[in-house]
Formats: sequence, structure tokens, C-alpha cells
Amino acid sequence: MAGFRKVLIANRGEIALRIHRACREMGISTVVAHSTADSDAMAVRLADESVCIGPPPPRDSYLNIPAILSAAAITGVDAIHPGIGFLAENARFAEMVEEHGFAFIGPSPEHIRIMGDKVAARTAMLAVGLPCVPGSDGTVDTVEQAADLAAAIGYPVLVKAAAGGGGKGMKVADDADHLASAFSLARSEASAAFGDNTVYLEKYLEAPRHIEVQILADTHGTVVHFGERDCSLQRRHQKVIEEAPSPALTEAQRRDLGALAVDSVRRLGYRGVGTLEFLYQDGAFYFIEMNTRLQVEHPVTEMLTGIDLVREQVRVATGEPLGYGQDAIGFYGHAIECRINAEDPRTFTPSPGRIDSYHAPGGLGVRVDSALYDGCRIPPFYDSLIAKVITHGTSRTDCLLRLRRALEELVIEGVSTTLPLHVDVIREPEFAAGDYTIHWLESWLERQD
Ligand code: MV4
Repeated sequence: MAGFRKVLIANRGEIALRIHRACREMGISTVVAHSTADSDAMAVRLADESVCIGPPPPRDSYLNIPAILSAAAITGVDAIHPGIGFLAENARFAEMVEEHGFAFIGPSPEHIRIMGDKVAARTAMLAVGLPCVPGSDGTVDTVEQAADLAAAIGYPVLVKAAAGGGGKGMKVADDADHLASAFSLARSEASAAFGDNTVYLEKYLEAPRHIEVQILADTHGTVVHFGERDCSLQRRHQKVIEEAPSPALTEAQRRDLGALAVDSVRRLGYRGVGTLEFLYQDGAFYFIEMNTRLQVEHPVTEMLTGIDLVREQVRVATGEPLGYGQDAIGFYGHAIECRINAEDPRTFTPSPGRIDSYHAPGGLGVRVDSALYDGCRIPPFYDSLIAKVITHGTSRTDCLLRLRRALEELVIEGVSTTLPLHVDVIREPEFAAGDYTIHWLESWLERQD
């Protein structure tokens, strides 16, 4: 297919704006589908067209498939970009988009479906030669089976929900005495959260880092990677700060990890952007999950490589060949992203409301992805992410100095934000040294009075 003429953006907030910007630069008209709570949103204002798809609750608007497909049909778009969250990893939605004659800007429904099932993802990745955490070969259906496996792998073990992700339906068993309870707890939690009590088992890694690899595949067999991001700084499975490159890896590890990711994705026949999540501990990588969408933290990679990942994502969705290989992708310096949420910085209680004053930092090496403006309203119905501050520097030290300066310039008045938390965290010597695991932030928060 020739390039898209018009794209429908089925999302909101900063990511809807991010996608609009990429389309605009490519000469593609945009239609933003929005709820009644977002009528005055920045992306709606900047888009060529907008369509209201329903009332504020996500079920009725951003997850309302018939309303979104109707908006696409009425406005005559060629493609639908699902953004992040909402329907971005809904295989049935991707399928329906294609059945209605639109291109889905994302992977095939089949690949979304496989990666949405963590057991299927693990099986698929093992089959293409990716190292996974030692664990079960498929699902674990009885507590006896779990106990036999755990004894073979060695404790501690982790019982995980196949439909999981985000930590729900995940239970650690430190020893054989605690296995039965972990098994039944994980099962019932999975059942309640996903309506699916299927579980599997893995060796529990006690203090890993979370390192993910950004990949991109066209429909002609070209696959490249854009390096890794270290996303270990998180609270309750919500990422808070991400950086690239990971302070924990050597150049040789980085090259090997990238090559491993590219090779497995090529063998899968995947298309589009994707992220392979790994746990890294004691010098070894273990694949855990794959995200079949653009990610919130993609700007970190864009700052490092100078490549517009959304543009590339849209381009490969048209069937256009990538036109370059791994050798064309360079990695320069260091980038760090702080996610600013409209939340109390101590309790993390959401803080919706009116933005009375907004001033974004600027200058060399500073990027702010945000849909805020003076007087805008943060609705209470959605995710509380309101701004991403990303800085770049020739070294990690320079990047951090610039980040401190950028955060000092940022002004957001009218709602509480997590800005003060970021200011404090990036001053910590352990963070400054790059010395942290997935548990560091939560233990740091506990130590704050
Ligand atoms: C693990 C793990 C330790 N060992 N798997 C959390 C959610 C899901 N995406 C995978 N998760 C984990 N899987 C094994 N075998 C620890 C976590 C984990 C985690 C992973 C990445 C980022 C933050 C985390 C916080 C707590 C637990």
C-alpha cells in the first residue's frame, strides 16, 4: 500500500498528541477519537478532525470498539493507531479493524494473541531460542505438578498467571511448605482479575533488574533493535524512571542481547514495533514477556538514536520496507525519562483537577512529552500520567545534571504531582551510581519518614 492519507488515533493524552505529531510530519491527516471528558484536549485541538466516541468511562469510549470503528468509517481513514493501553494489545480489536478494511498500526492479531498469553509467549520464545527463566513447560494444572517442578528447579519459586502481566496473580513460595498456598492464591487472584485461572511456574529471581529491548520489524524480513532500556525503577508495577543505556550492561552484553532479540523476533515473523522484557541478574538475561505495542518510555530510545519510532511504526504498517539495517542505527550518549503523574507525591493518590499554570523546561537535550496547557483539566477517569520529562547528555552524568536542571524549570500548578519525588530520587547516590534493582524504589520510599 502507498502511504496512509488519514489515520484515526484511538487514544488520549500525551500519547495521542505524540502520534498526531508523527502523522503531521509525514503529511498524514489525523482524526482523534475522544470521550466527552477530552473534548478540549490538546490532541483534539491540533488534529485535522475529531469524533466524540462516548462518555468518560473507558468502557463507553476508549474501549468502545463499535464506536471507534464507526468513527473510522465516517471519517474515511486508512488506518487506526491504538496508542498505548486501552485497545493496543487487544487481538480481537486488531482483527476487527482489519475485517472492516482499515490497517491496524501494530502487529498481526496472531502475534498480539500469543504474547498476551504469557505461557504461549514463553513457549514461543523458547522455541526460537531465547533464554527464559527456568520453569514449567507450559501450564501447571495441579499442586502436585507444581511441587514436583519446584523441587526440581529449587526454591524460591514464583507462581504466575498466564493471563497476567502487571503483577496480578503472582505469588512467591519460599519453600515447599508455602507452595500449596501460593498456588491456590495465584489461581484465585488470576481468576478474579482475568477470568482465567491458568498459571505457570518460574524460579523466583530475588533482585533482578528489568531490562527491555526495543525492536522493529518490517513486512519484508528486516528486523532491527534500538538497544535496551533499564526500567527497574518502579512502584507497584508502575514504571517511574527509565533510562538508556542500562548502567548495568557492558558493550558486549548489549550487543549480544540486541542480536538475540532480533534473531528471535525474525524467527517469529513479527511485524511492527515491539519490546522484549528481560530480567537481568548475576550476568544472565531471562526473557519474561513481550509487549506488542509502542511503550510510554519510547522517547528514551528516540533520544539515544535520533529515530522517530512512531514514524517508523506507521511506515512499516503501510508495508513499506525499512530501508536500512542495524548498521545504520547509532547510539549516542545517555537518556533518562521521569514520568510525572497527577498524584500526591507521598501517598500516590490521584489528583485530578484544573492546571492553573504550566511551564515546560527547554534547552539542548531536553524533551517534554505532555498534552498539558494553562487551564486544561485532568479528568479523574484515566491514567494519571501527565508529562514525561526526558533529557539527553553525552554521558550519564551530563544527562543527570541536565535532568536536575530541567525538573527545576518545570512548573505544574493546580494539581499535586510526583515532580518532588523525582527531584529527590535523582539526587540519591545509589541512583546517581546506577546501582539499583526492581526493589530499590519501593525500599527507598519506605525509608522516607
Ligand atoms: C518475575 C520476578 C522474579 N522472578 N519473575 C512482575 C510483573 C511481571 N511483568 C513480571 N514480574 C516479575 N517477574 C521471576 N521469575 C519479578 C517480577 C517483578 C518485577 C519485574 C519487572 C519490573 C518490576 C517488578 C517488580 C516486582 C516483581
